[in-house]
Amino acid sequence: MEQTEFTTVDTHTGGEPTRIVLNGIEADTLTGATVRERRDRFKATADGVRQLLMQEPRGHADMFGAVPVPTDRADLGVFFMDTDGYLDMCGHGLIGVVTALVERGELPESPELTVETPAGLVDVTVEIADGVVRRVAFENVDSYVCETVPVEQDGVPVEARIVYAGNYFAVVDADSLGVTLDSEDATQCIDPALDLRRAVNDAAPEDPVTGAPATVSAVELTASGDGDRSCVVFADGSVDRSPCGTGTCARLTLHHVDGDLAVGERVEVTGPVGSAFEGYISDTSVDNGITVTSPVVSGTAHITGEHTFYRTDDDTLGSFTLA
Ligand code: PYC
Repeated sequence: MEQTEFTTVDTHTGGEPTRIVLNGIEADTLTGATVRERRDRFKATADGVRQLLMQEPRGHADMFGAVPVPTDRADLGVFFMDTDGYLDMCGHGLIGVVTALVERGELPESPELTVETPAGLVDVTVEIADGVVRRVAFENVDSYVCETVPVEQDGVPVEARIVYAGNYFAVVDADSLGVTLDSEDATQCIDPALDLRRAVNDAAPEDPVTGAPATVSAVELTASGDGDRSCVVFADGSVDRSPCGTGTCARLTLHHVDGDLAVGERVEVTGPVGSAFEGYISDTSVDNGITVTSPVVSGTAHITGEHTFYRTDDDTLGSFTLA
């Protein structure tokens, strides 16, 4: 009987998991000149590994993962995956990966690191005390508001604001979708968010900076008042337990463009299980008349365990998601 093994270290960032694959992926499925190319090669040749480690029975419907890869442009290369596919950038995942690799001695105990992601280079600041990573901050890739897409949901007009923050987000007021972020049941956000994503992507939004399609991968439901709260739904209906790192960048960018957040002013955003990220806009510029921001977001992650996963060739069930 043939057996394949994968080793991972798992973290959570504000409650949101990241399964970091350390060993077991064949090197020839990760080749490429950039992290994006390496991710694309993995996607084309080894997507079954993603399914095996993200989906049931080894993962679960809300599992998230990261694959560290070599790079000569930064201290670390990493790409991100979920139960349904891949994201170009992930804030909670980045915080988890940096925390785990620094604490395990696989990244230097340096307060300043650079990370290459499929979305581009990201600067990271690490607060370490007694060998424990207390906090990780990342300055995201350039972020900007793309457009507002009016859609109808259950006959009610809804305005979705499309923001690029390493991934394309549709940001929408939770009330306008008829859901409340006060409820302890965040699963009520899933169907309205997926319907909204479908409607927005049917409208084919465009990226005003690159001219490429601004295909939305995640929906951020927001509420304000008693502080900024958010619930981000992505993949096939996964709910981010954290406030979502790139989602927080999208939120900060909107606040800045709306005139509600000055450069350097700090904001805290709270996610569905009560964990918070802090962020601010460190700098801005203008590209083609579009305000472009450099959002910085910080949070804390913890290692939850290490795993060796097996797949034997007589295990015919493989991996699955419930429809
Ligand atoms: O933290 O950026 C994030 C993220 C994206 C999707 C899930 N988490």
